[in-house]
Amino acid sequence: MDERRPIHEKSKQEQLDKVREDPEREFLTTNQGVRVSHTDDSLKAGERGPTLLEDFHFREKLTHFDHERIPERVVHARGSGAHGYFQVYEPMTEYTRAAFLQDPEKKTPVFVRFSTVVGFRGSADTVRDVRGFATKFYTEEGNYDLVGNNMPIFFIVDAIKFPDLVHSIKPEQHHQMPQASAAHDTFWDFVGNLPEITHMIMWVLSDRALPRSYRMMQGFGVNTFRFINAEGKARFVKFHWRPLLGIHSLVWDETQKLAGKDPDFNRRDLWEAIEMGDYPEYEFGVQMIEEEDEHNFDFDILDATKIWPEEDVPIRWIGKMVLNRNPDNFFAETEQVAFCPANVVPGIDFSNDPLLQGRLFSYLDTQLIRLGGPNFHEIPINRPLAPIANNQREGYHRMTINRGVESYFPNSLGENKPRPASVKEGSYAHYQEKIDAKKVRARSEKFNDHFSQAKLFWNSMSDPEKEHIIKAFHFELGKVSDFGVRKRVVDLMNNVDGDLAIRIAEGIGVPPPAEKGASSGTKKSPNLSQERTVMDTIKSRKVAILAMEGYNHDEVMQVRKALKDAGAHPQIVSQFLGTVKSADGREMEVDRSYVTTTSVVYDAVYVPGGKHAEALKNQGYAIHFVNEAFKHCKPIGAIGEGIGLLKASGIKGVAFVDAGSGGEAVSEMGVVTCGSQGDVTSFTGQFKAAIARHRHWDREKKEQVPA
Ligand code: HDE
Repeated sequence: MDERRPIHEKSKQEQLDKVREDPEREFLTTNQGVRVSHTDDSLKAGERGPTLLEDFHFREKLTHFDHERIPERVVHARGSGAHGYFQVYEPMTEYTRAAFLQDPEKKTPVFVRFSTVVGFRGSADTVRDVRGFATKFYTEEGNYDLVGNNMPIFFIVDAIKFPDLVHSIKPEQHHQMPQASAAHDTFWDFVGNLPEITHMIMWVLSDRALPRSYRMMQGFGVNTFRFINAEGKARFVKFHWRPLLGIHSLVWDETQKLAGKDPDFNRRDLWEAIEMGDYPEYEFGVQMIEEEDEHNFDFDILDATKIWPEEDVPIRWIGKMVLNRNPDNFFAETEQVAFCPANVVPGIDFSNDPLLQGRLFSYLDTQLIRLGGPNFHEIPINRPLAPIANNQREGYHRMTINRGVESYFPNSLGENKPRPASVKEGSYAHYQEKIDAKKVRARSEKFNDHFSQAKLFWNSMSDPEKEHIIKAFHFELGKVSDFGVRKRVVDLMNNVDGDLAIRIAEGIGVPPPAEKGASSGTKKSPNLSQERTVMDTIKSRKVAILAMEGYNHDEVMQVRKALKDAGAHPQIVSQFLGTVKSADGREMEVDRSYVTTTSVVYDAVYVPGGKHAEALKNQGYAIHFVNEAFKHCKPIGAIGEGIGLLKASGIKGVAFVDAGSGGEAVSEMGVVTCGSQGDVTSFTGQFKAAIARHRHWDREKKEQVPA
């Protein structure tokens, strides 16, 4: 492998090596395998004449190209996938007969697709949106799909409203704007008229909708399912994923800039992390409720707009998933993968959650058109590892060559095979739930408490998280042109928290509600706040080191090594690509030039000491870089003369050490400074701690910094 190639291009190089060695790729052929002599000119009647119809190579090439696109997913169109494996921690035999949840030694292969929901296939990654988190487990008993999101609840309680929801949030029908955004009239019109959406709105306007990375967000099955054990005993369950790196988010201004600077930000992050060996890891958790406790909660456990608070129903962490391989081909795998919540294995069953029941229909239905017919289970990414044997035949794109003469059951000619299996032989057994009911278009009364859990979420947020939610309302509703729509949303939120409604109203030109809403409870569920997440690692964080000619070489090497040793990825950023010279004449390779990068793609920035600081202070790019990182509450480190750039960038309200001083480094609001005679080890320690905290929200209290 070419040593100079960035490490995250490893799989590209591997693929190149593989195809270069493949003898079958030597000659260009048609799809019939006929070798082609020339592919630059079509076959013509004379050098300046018309193209001839008999040019089968030309016609085949163009025809195939003309048909290259398949419909994008109606929702979740933009996604990124990865392969990996899942392992259970201990046998779950007491609760489920699912084979992949029995043996801690066994690694079950998985394919995961992360997605945004609203945007089209080519839209930006960092929009405010729910993220899909869909996992296909290729178990020995067949494929099990856990088609989840990064938020634990949903907008609506019954799937029959899904088309209305999606029509309201997608670009407006008359002019197809805005792209990948909820900030427009039709969505908020829908919201103001649908109280059941309130809880989900709190989540979507929170930092959860702006994940720093797919590797740093939770996943939830959302709907209520059942575990069934070998004795046929059932329990209600909800599924969870939690990332070992913690749950971290971007800030709103940053997401919008990223949408332009690197619309592939989350996709690139996932790809590069896997290429570099920073394999994303998630623990798998279940909440379980005994059948006899079904009605013992103040919410309906079949209502997908409600969480099961951890305080009431603890999560048991039962296994771990590791994503360790990028797809070989985006279209073949990530685009053609087809998930379906109805794909379950023995031991996992459905509940009567009306959102889930509708989902059981929709996925296969949409895939029939998206993937062009009933045989998409034969596409390699969708094929189970367990053998398929049935009497389904023919249809578009059939790959299987079914041998024998019979394709029906019962039969004698084929010895009655394939025959139905008994439960002992591993067949799926639907849970025999007793149903005694009238057919009605109705829902149970408990579904109608729309505000208690919205309030629970609000109460559980830290102060900075609350401020972010209020600002998100200001942005979203600030883009709504209809006054009545804005006002209805304020009135709706008044049911959650009167002060919240007042704060929203003041930002969007709406008078506060006539009567301050009665607060629906003071209960908290502390783990809903991201403040409580993992904050003791800097693994896989990207740190920019700004360096120009005259930087202090030994210092940079020491800091860079300390960051690398802790698992972070420092990159040298300078005016030009190539190398940059230190104060004592040594050289170091530049990873990114100013024009090809920006502060918003980094988690932290470090400005080394040395004479180069004079040049940095006079470069708009460097000033903006630091200033913007400060604005986005990112950790910033500077040593010696480097502190001058922090001052030049307009950072205020933070105490810096004296540039020429000695002693310990000082850390304040995530700004870590150390004098030129100071202790670099103390600097790296404090800088790492500041990076591990991810963001330093104290800075938001005073918005003095532009950018
Ligand atoms: Fe989906 N959803 N959804 N959804 N959903 C689809 O299926 C649908 C819901 C989710 O990476 C579609 O193949 C209905 C909840 C993910 O390929 C479609 C309802 C949750 C993905 C569909 C819901 C999800 C989809 C579009 C009831 C979280 C992307 C393309 C209101 C638990 C999977 C496709 C991938 C995709 C229907 C609600 C998650 C149209 C009717 C709740 C992660 O079938």
